[in-house]
Amino acid sequence: MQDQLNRILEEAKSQLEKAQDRAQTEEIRVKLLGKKGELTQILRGMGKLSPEERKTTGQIANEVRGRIETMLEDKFAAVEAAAQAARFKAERIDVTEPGRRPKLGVKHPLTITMEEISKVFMNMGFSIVEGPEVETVFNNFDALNASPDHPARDMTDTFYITEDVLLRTQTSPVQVRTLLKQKPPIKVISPGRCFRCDTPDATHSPMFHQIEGLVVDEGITMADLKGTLDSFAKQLFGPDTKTKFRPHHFPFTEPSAEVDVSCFKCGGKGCRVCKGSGWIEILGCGMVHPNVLKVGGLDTEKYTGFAFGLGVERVAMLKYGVDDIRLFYENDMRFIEQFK
Ligand code: 2NL
Repeated sequence: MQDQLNRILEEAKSQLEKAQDRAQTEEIRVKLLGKKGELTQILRGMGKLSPEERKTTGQIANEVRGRIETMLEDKFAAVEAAAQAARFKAERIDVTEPGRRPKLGVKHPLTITMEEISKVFMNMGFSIVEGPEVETVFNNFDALNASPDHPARDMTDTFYITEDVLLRTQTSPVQVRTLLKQKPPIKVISPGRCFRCDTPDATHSPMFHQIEGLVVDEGITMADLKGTLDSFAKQLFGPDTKTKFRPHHFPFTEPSAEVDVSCFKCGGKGCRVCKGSGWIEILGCGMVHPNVLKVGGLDTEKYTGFAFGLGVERVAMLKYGVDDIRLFYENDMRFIEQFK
């Protein structure tokens, strides 16, 4: 029996030496010390021995058991340490390795255009004002002298949220808000997003961007309007740019005009960009209608003003030669990245 115990001890030693990981070690532990283990069987069978034999064999068996337990403890510690070392090695970070350069975003072409236009007006002393995209029918239409049956008010042209609330169709309501809370002199531009029920095609989008301007003070004349917008055109399209003011009609201005600039591509000779005419339409403008000034509670004998509005997409398409407005909203990086 003692030989058997020694053999078990030797075998335990050699088996444990071969064990590679926790699972294998655990397997060995069960085999040696588990309920069905050899050593357990021997200890169980000791009842059959004489008291003397039981004493000596018992002692040896307990010693063997103790040594196996110590060996197992050591082995478990060793495989744990090895596993941890392997994990640390796998997870090690080389802090000297050069970092991955994060991909930098670029400004959207509409943002570039909007900022460029805003900068020109800011240099002429305009402030930038912003307002909500969800507006009241009053600020968007009534205050702007649009007659109750004006076609722009139509359900088919305007996104109504309720009878009195809509998505603004231009950024004029921001100027109306300015008129309602600020006394002249007023000299502001309002860049922002606008909405109209349009079926998308190469030149239409139900969501687009506009920049409007409003100047109100004593003694503002049509000459101020023409001088300001002519200077703007020269700064945006080049110093040789000429402007042409064509009579037009808007409910909120009187008189009203549309402004053409001489073609920046051909200089006026006629080309594809200006469709052979030598001129390109870029904005609408006019002297603020007295009915609009009255909304701000202004004395229309004392105060006059001019206003204008331009489409940001239209300017960007002209400047960059983009032939389809929908390209601005697809966010295809191959398109967006060309405007850095
Ligand atoms: C266009 C024409 C225009 C205005 C916008 C305006 C605002 C107030 C009073 C009077 Cl508060 N007018 N805005 C005036 C003339 C033209 O926009 O074709 N935009 C793309």
